[in-house]
Amino acid sequence: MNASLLRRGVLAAGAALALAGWLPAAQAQTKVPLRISTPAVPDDWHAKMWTVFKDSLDKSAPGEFDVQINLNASLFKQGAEPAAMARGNLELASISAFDIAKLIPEFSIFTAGYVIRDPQHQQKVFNGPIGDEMFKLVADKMDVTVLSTIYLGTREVNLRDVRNVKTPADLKGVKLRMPGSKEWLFLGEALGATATPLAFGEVYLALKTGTIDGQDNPLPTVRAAKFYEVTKQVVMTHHLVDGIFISIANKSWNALTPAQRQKVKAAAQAATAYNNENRLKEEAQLVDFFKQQGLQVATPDVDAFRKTVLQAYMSSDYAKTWPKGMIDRINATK
Ligand code: KDO
Repeated sequence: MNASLLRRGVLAAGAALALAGWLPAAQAQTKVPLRISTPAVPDDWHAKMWTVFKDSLDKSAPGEFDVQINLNASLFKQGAEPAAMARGNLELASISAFDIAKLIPEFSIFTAGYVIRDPQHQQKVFNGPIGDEMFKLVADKMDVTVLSTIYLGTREVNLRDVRNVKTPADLKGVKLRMPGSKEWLFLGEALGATATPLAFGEVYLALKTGTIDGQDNPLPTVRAAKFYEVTKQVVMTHHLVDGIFISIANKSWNALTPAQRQKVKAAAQAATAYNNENRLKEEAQLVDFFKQQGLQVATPDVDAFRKTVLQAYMSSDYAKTWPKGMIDRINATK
């Protein structure tokens, strides 16, 4: 008997036993595939958190899910995840506000620098009524359900060569790599730099060879992706308290039983807690680490950056799409 006939025979026997009530249904059924795609590098907390997600589900729902973790954008390229989810080729991803803003312009309010004050503010905003409203838009218009909000870290400017950067004017002419969408490029330009689009996976080499002068990312990412090896300075602009959202395609979400949904949600929350705690802790220690690595860590005039960046957004077409009163509600969230 060849392998496929043998497999069919075993499956048929399993189904017959399940029908007869001799096998638990879960064992006879095929597992629910949960394919995950992320550009995160393996040593980053928001890559490792997916193992926490998988372990949590393996424990709460043994044998029910087949969690497949694909790091380094090996399954889908950065930013392509929402389209893959819509096509039914991907179940889970951690999508950014920038990914969402491409399809839901109102969401661009969360791509604007200096709107979210700090990590606590971020969690309050997204875990409260504002999050509920905005995630409903995401569910309706993108057909994905947001399960939780990941603190990606606070973005800083990271340069190949040391510059005296106090205000946005001092970044004039600096080729600053940003991820490749117009919302990201707008942020880079608002910071005063010449924004250059590039995928995350290409940043290390571009810094090494000098095709870009710098990049922006939270400190834990600068460490995990080893950008500190090929740069000489971090300018602590604190320009974006960045978040990504663990999201599941509605087609997959709706196909789950209520008990399975609750377990998937709990697994996403466990992964989020793991990432957020570790990332915050590490972020607080990294200035010392980078100094030990020989980098210069500079403190610019953050108020000057805040004023210029906010002005750029408030006078842009983006601000026209923001829900009425939303900026005041975000500011008033304590
Ligand atoms: C980046 O490309 O700079 C970025 O930080 C953007 C985020 O939205 C997110 O995609 C992140 O990369 C990746 O998860 C890699 O850390």
